[in-house]
Amino acid sequence: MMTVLTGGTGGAKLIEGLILEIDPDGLVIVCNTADDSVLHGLYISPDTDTIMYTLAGLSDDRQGWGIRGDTFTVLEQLENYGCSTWFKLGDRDLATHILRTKLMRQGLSLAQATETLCRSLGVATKVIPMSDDRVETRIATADGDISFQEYFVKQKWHPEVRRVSYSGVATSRPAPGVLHAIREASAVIICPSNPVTSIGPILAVPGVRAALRETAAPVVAVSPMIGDTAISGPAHKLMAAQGFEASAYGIARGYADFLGAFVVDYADSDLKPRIAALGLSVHVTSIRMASVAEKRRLAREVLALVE
Ligand code: FO1
Repeated sequence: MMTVLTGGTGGAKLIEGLILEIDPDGLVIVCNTADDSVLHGLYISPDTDTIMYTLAGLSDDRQGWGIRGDTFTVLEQLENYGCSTWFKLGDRDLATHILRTKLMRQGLSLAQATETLCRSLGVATKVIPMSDDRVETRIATADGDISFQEYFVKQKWHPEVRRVSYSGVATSRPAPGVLHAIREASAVIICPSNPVTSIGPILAVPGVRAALRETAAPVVAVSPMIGDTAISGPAHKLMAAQGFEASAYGIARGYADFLGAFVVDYADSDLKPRIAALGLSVHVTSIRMASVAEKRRLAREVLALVE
């Protein structure tokens, strides 16, 4: 069993490569859920859905989220009703949120609802939300605290960030199977996801970081940064707000207590001595994943590191 810790878009690319290289049954994927929100009365779990759609072959790869070829008729009508529609929920995507919300109202946990959705979509890989408890990334700006989706989608990561926090995380518990998947894994792979808002919340769930430190499995991470900028999204801005150096080195430093190897881009090869000085082995390659061939090639290199 290999265990993967991931957020949405960047992680989905590596996971797409991994399932083309190894048996999808042998993977356990632990997803960030601190981006989750309730909109139009529906429970939305963006990272879990991005991963689930990727595994089901439904994902909109160009966009990085949602279902390929989806339509937006329901959203148009919600707009006619005067509802706020900055979060683009497609018609088929809405079916996922309707069913998840229904299952959770019937008493299923988020993990159980995710399992039901995955089974219905024919997904063989085990996808586990990091926690069944509500954890919410909050972004402190000059105009007050906003949710991650308000910052990321509504305000297009323009506001200056003062601090990022994970509301509810201190009392959260890892979802059933999360700690076991880390402790008993043959390898743990940390995806090239935002270290502050995707991997950060998973690490902050009590017990997860300790399990990563204690596992006998090799732990490998792929950098989501090239130079001082994230390949996609605002990771560099959020890292700076949290007092981290916005670079692959800054990420390596943040993970150094549990990491064995770190994969960085050729453009960051000059950081190799600094990262190695943290006690990590450093693998330099191309970390861009613009095509399926690149996703597979990077996945193969990561698998070679853990094997
Ligand atoms: N990201 C956007 O940039 N704009 C959207 O309108 C949007 C809608 C959306 C709907 C469902 C879903 O599962 C994800 C969606 N995302 C959207 C992506 C998502 O908000 C972020 O990529 C993740 O939260 C960051 O990991």
